[in-house]
Parts: sequence; structure tokens; C-alpha cells
Amino acid sequence: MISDQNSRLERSLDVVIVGAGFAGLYMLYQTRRMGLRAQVIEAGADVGGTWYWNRYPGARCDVESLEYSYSFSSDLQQQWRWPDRFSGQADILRYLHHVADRFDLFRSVTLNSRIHEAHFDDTAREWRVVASDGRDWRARFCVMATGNLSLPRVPAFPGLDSFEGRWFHTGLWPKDPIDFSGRRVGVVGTGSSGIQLIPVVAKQAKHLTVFQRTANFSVPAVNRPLTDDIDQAHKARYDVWRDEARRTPFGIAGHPPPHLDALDDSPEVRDRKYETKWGIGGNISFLYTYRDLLTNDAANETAADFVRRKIRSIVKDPSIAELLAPKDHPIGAKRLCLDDGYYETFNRDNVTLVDVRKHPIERVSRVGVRISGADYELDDLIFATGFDAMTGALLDIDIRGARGRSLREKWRDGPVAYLGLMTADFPNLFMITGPGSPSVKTNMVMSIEQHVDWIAGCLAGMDERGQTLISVDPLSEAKWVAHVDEIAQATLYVKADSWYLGSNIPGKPRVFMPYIAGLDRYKAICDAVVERGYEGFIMRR
Ligand code: NA7
Repeated sequence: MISDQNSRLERSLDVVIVGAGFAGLYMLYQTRRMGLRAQVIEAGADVGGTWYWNRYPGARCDVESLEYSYSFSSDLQQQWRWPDRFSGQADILRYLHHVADRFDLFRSVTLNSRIHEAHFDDTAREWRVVASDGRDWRARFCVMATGNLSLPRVPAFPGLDSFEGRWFHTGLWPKDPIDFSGRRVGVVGTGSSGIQLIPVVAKQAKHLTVFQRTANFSVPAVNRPLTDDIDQAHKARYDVWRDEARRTPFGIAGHPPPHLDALDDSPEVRDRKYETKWGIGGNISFLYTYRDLLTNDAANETAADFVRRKIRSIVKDPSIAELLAPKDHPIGAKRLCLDDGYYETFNRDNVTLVDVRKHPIERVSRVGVRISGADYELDDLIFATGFDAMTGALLDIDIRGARGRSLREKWRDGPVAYLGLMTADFPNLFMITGPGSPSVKTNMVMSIEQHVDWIAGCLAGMDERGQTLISVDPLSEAKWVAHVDEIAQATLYVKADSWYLGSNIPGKPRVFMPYIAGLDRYKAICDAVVERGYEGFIMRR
């Protein structure tokens, strides 16, 4: 009886945090520092979030590691040594482990517990979150640190159950290494994950068949080991770099904003500039060649055309090159992928590209993938088919706010949130990098730190003023949602069927979810909201 009471007490918290990735771990660090009782509940068997689940061959971050890392601790950023310019999944996971160890976070993380219900109790004025195994926690505040790309999606192909080979999803990759030697492997999906995985698996497999529905733009990562010189030079001025990063739209330093429009230059000069960027590597760098690449069709076409010509020069078979050359969306309007030998992979004898736009996959059969009545025989089938992005992980939980209002109902026509931080009628519920915030259009770690710091400041201020309840004014929320949309509509982003718009999920409302005016502008807005006494929020004792 006593122990039961004790465990109930332990589970009665100031803050319950759902998710132990970059966001959840830093939220825990901050709340702990403030003397709050906080607990992180994590579905996985370890911390790491995205970097725990996405362990597919070739998984790598497309933001440089010296940037894609926490800035909150000077000692941490000085002492940690990244191996590569763009580090791989295993190294990022090792880093998050180190952080959790170094700041003694593990003792407040409950693993192997997937939250499936979060209900606000109007009388007790607290959140009750319940895991699928029935365990529950109560807290004054609930913070969803559930990630933007964390609900993997396998297309509903009939017959998958009958497949006699092994099948995988990139976002749910097994912990033990998978050996593809001597096997006939199929990959469905040529987004960022597919483009990273395909060159690696092609080197191992007996044969690789790539099922492509939409060709995607990719530029070279130009990844390389991080030399001591670069590491030390960066660390000597780390604070300056971080300050600069905070003043950029992407939260990434070292890319001076372009001052010219694409058509200001002659075709020859333009090509020279694109060629330089192609050689440097990286997607921000490439898209920052001109200032109007994502707002002007003609400008965009110059960059798209450059990449298509590159593809034609790399891929030897002209018909395969044509299939790989994207023509149906502006470059950068979907996430511009980074690769290490992606297009070159299609010159290999053991790789076949199949156009499933022209001849869609009918079903998965016992022996492989069936198209136009014929089977592509496979031993292994890999789905690199993406995620129910930005809202998927939140709506996967039955979230109910004041008076039992359901988030799934509220967001039926698309996500509605104020600053991507809170949503009206769901008091004391915060989202880290929620829809309507810059999130996936920035260096995620920097956006996460900005959100966590904002939330921590908000909680500290409420405590000082003796306030216990924070909610959102629906009018401010509606204005913010309209503003997010207005910004997106003025760009080319809305011209591509992307997961930013939810178009990859059948039936998902078409709403542009990230706020793309830039992290610098967004942070200034969030700070101004605080200065004006939490404008748009309602706080009560
Ligand atoms: P993405 O970018 O959503 O890519 C998914 C890919 O899977 C894309 O090529 C899709 O083609 C393809 N797909 C999805 N469903 C099907 C079906 N039914 N048939 C054929 N092909 C299909 O996911 P990723 O995991 O690559 O990347 C997500 C983000 O993670 C990435 O942007 C980085 O930020 C990290 P489509 O384009 O829909 O025709």
C-alpha cells in the first residue's frame, strides 16, 4: 500500500514530457534546473528520438554537425568531437547518450512506454497521460516533444502480409545490422531516406530494384572527416557562430545571404555559381545562391535545370537519366536532398530503376512487388516511404483538453496552433516545434532550444506571478495560422506535393505546416510576445 502511494506520488509531477529526443532531453534539463519535478516518457528502448529509430544504412544528418548540436552548454560544445562534417546516425545517437549521461538525465526518463492518451482534468487542473501498458502520470504541465518526423508510414499495399521475404521501414530500422549480401532487394521511395540508403545497399545487395514514383532533386553532401584544424577553428569562436546562427532564417551560420536575383546574372555566371555550390556541398548553401530561388518560377528553373543537366552528365543511360531528372516541382519546394553518390548508383549493373508513376505498384505478392501483373522477385523489401509529418505523432495520441475537447476533432481540417507552441482549449499543453513554427525548415536543434527556452521562461514567469494556468486566445491563434499560410502562399513551396503540406498522407488536409519566414524573425516575434505580457496567451491564477 505504502509503495503504491509512493509510486503514485512519484508519478505526480510538475511537468510531464513526452519523447526523449533532442527536444525532450533539453526540456528535462531546463525544468530540472528550475527545480521542477519533471519526467520524460519515451516509447523507444533508449533515448535519441529520430536518431534512435532511423538507423537504416546511410542515415545521416543533412545539417553540419558543428551546427546540429546543442548550444546550451559551452563545455559540452567545446569537449564533444564530431567525426564528420555531416555525422551519421550512430554518432548522433552516441552524442545524445553522452548528453543524457553528462547531465544525469537518465534517472528521469521512463523508456519503453508509448503514451496513447493525454487528458486534461478540468477539476484538478492537471494533465493525465497514460501509456499503452496502463501506466499513468499526472502533471500540472504537459510538453509534447514528440518530433516532426516520428510516425512512420507504410503505404497500404495489399498483400504485404503474404510477402515471404523480410521487409523494413527506414524509420523503424532494427537494432541489429541487416546483411543484404547476396540478396535481391527492393526499395520503395526516393525521398531523403531512400536517397541516403540506396547507394549503400546497392554496394551490398546482389541486385537492387528502386521503385520510384517521383524523381527528387539531390545535391552532393560532400561529406568528409572533420579535421582538427576545422574543429579547433570553429570552437575558438563557437559563441560567435551560434550568435550568427540565431540571426539567420535557418539557424545555421556561415552562409551569407545572397544579394542578387537569379536573372540578374548571365547564364554563364549563374552556372559558374551553381557549379561552385555543387562542389562545396550542402543544401542551404545551394539554395542560397540567389535570393529569389524559392519565390520566382523563372529563377527556380535556372537552378532546377542546372541539377537536371548534372543528372544527365552523371547517369550514363539517357532514358534512366530522364527518369531521374525531376520535372514536376520546383527545386527546394520539397526538401532538397543531400547524397553521396546517389545518381552514380544507377550506373551500376546490379541496380534497376522502375517508374511506378507510370505503372503503379498493384500489390505485394508472396515473392515480391507486382506491377502490371508481373512480379519483381525480391528477398527483402525496404519502405523509405516517409512519415505522417508534423502532426502525425501528436494526433496518434488521444489528446483531450478543457471540457474534453479532442485535438483530433479540432485539427480535422488541419493543425491550428498559436506560434506552434500551444493550441486554444488545451491549457498547460506545450508543443516543441509544433505546426506553425519554423521547425523542419531550420536546424532542428536550434529551433528546439529556442522553443524549450521560451517554455522554460514562461513557466518561471508564471511561478513568480503565482499563475497556474496558461491557454491561448482563439483570435490570436486564428491570426497566426492565417499569417503562417500567407507567408507560405507567397513562395514556391506550395507548388510541390510534399510532406510539408501533408500531401503524402491520403486524406490529410492540405495545409502548409512549417512557418517559413525564418527562425530569426520567428524568435523576434516570440520575444516580442513575452515583452508585451504574453500577448495572445491567457494566464490565470
Ligand atoms: P519522404 O521525403 O516523404 O519520401 C517518401 C518517398 O516514398 C517519396 O519518394 C514518395 O514518393 C515515396 N512513396 C510514398 N508512398 C509511395 C507509394 N505508395 N508508392 C510509391 N512510392 C511511394 O520521406 P523520407 O523518409 O525520405 O524523408 C522524410 C524527411 O526525413 C526528410 O525530408 C528529412 O527531413 C528527414 P512521392 O514523392 O510521394 O511520389
